[in-house]
Amino acid sequence: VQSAILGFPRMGANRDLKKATEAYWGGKISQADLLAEAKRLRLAHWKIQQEAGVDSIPSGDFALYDHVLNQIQDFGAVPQRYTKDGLDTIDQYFAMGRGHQKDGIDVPSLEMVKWFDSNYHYVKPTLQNNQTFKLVETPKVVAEFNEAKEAGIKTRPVIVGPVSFLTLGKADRDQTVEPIDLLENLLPVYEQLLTKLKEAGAESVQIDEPVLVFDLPAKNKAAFKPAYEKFASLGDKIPKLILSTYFGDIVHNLDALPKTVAGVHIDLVRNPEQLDTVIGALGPDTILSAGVVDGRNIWKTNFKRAIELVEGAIQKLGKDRVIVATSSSLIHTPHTLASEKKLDPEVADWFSFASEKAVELAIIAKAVTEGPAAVREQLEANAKSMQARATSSRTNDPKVKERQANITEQDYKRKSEFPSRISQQQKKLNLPLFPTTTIGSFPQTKDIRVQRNKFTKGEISQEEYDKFIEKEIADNVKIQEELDLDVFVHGEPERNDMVQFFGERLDGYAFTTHAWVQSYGSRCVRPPIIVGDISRPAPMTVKESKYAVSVSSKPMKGMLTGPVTCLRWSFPRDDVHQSVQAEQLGLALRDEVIDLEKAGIDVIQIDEPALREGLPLRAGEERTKYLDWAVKAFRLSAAGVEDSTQIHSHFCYSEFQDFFYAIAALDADVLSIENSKSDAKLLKVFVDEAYPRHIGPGVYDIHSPRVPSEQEIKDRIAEMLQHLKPEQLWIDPDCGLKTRGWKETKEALTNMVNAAKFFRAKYSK
Ligand code: THG
Ligand code: ZN
Repeated sequence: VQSAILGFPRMGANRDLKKATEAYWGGKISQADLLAEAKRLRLAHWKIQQEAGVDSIPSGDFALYDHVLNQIQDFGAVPQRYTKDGLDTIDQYFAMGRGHQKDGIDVPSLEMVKWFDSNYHYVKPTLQNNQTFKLVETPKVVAEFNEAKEAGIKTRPVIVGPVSFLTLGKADRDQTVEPIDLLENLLPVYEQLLTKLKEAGAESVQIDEPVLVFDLPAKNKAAFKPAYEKFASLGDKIPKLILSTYFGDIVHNLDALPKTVAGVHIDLVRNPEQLDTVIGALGPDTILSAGVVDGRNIWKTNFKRAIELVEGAIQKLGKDRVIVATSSSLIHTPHTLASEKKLDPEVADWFSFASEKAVELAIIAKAVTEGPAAVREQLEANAKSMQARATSSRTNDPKVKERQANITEQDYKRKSEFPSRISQQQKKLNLPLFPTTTIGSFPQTKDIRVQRNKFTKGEISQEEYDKFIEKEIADNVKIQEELDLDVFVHGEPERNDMVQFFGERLDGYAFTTHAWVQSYGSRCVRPPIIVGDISRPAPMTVKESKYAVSVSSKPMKGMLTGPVTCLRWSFPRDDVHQSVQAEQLGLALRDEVIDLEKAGIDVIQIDEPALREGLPLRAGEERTKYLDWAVKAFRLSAAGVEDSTQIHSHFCYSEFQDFFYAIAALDADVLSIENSKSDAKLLKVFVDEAYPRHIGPGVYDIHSPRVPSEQEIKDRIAEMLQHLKPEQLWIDPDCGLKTRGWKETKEALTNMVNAAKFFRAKYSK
């Protein structure tokens, strides 16, 4: 039985690729240096997989920015605005990924969105009405296959299949094309690409069609037939195709699954129950690639369970028709556990990162090929590790379980309904019409980073660091006083990534030092790991907020990250349902909210930017269930306060249309939403549904250093007032300001406050 990896992390053990690309963008290294570093990394990563004993090692899964962007460029699907003199191939590539603003060229990036329900983002194929495609002379996937071959490593190239490439794309602005209608134009490019790969010596190709896990529009679903019939007609001129799906089951789309491909890959970590049904739908010789090693999480594979699954497939198909594989690409996992020198050995024994997963895969393949005796030692060690994790006092906390068992309906509810709450809040806060505030963070200056680093390294004492943070907070308050904002924030100088920040302060979490995962382009996150039942040993944010109140003349807003976002941006446990973990986080945050209230914080914001992205990929019961527990976890965190304490929540990049009821169900007193880039008409849903509570749709875009003029902001507010009631409307930027500089922040906020004052004067007449 062969083993296969669907994709390997690109960044390297020390985020080497991030460093190289950013150095190139900064003009510090040459293009040749960048390409040499990329080549070094590819080779190192192939070697890791080869030495682990993996049979099918991917090539073409590498990308300097994003693998979908690789294909956009290689297929000649480059919008004309990027085909400028002065942009060579590499710079054109980066211009599409991140925009280009230099040498007299000024183009924004292509749109980038979440890759399914993962934390990775891909660049959207952006297509024209009369889009044509033309394969470049040397496509990257061909070059990489050859590169591996020269190094003596046989690889299996990876490409995104035609139906997924188009389904995941969109019409360019001002264009009306339905991407899937371009299939006929696109197929010749695939034919050429596959032919080139065959000529280079590729025996099989992994062709990813993950859109099969979606509810597909009929047209997109129907596109599989002509596309794969075309490939079948090419016979031996192209490599064997292993059509790969992941992140869901494909049972609802089996009628679209081509019978003519050599193999089909399915995700058996997410949806083990689909195994028998999919086997039943395979062609008579089709190979099944069984994804049993989790590409999305960091837990050691349970060998017993994985082997049982694979054996189940072998019984029906025979050993020759089964491959053992990772469930998806491993880009969602960190590079290697070997870099983690500070982990407690007890929990380190439970983890497996990409390099370790490669070894696991080879062991599973050997176990099912030669029988368990061939890997007895490894199987025993694995069983022991599973047992240790299941019974560890780190995973089980009876006190947490008891508290969960005693949650009552009342715990999800505020004491009174909104009308009564808001009047009590108003009495206490005494805010003007169109109150102004910010979303929480202020610019994270170089000085802040330097001091935090010194503190982490032990170069300055806790006392010195606390002093520094207090001074930053005091400065932030002073600036807000000068700006004449109405509800202040302390500015979060003490926080790095918010999810990391809260994870570090909660029991039940483990932390890594090198476990970075690519989020988009060169940007990475280091998700904390939920290892056990979660609880809050001590207040997490009260000290800073309390200090901020003490130096402030206006209401101070306490800032927390909500339970669903803490969960979704961590590596969650795989031994209890996510709803259980969200509930534990909800309870821990509830304690924090109550402590903030006791410390004199009258306004508390609980952010849930990840609530929307957790929505299951397909409509139906699963979505309802998710929204139910996600909303409950939020309400649990928020509902412990008095009526007179005002609860805010903030949402980045949410589309409100299909999501409105969940947001309304949170029962937050004030919502701030990222809306500055969208149409104010979108706010109509709040009117149509008679949304009774307060809303602050961001009045300007903080993602760009550009300063909006007072008039621009006034125009935005006037537009919003066509949909929302004046007494409902808050005035705020559309997200936190931590990535901005102080100069533009002060200028923009000055204009924002002036605009608010203009409407205040107008409406109070
Ligand atoms: N935090 C976490 N996950 C997230 C986001 C977040 N996932 C979704 C979204 N936000 C992703 N966006 C970003 C934005 C910026 C960065 C990463 C993901 C980023 N990272 C730094 C880098 O790569 O240079 C590393 C920061 C650090 O040193 O801690 O800038 O906000 N958890
Ligand atoms: Zn935001």
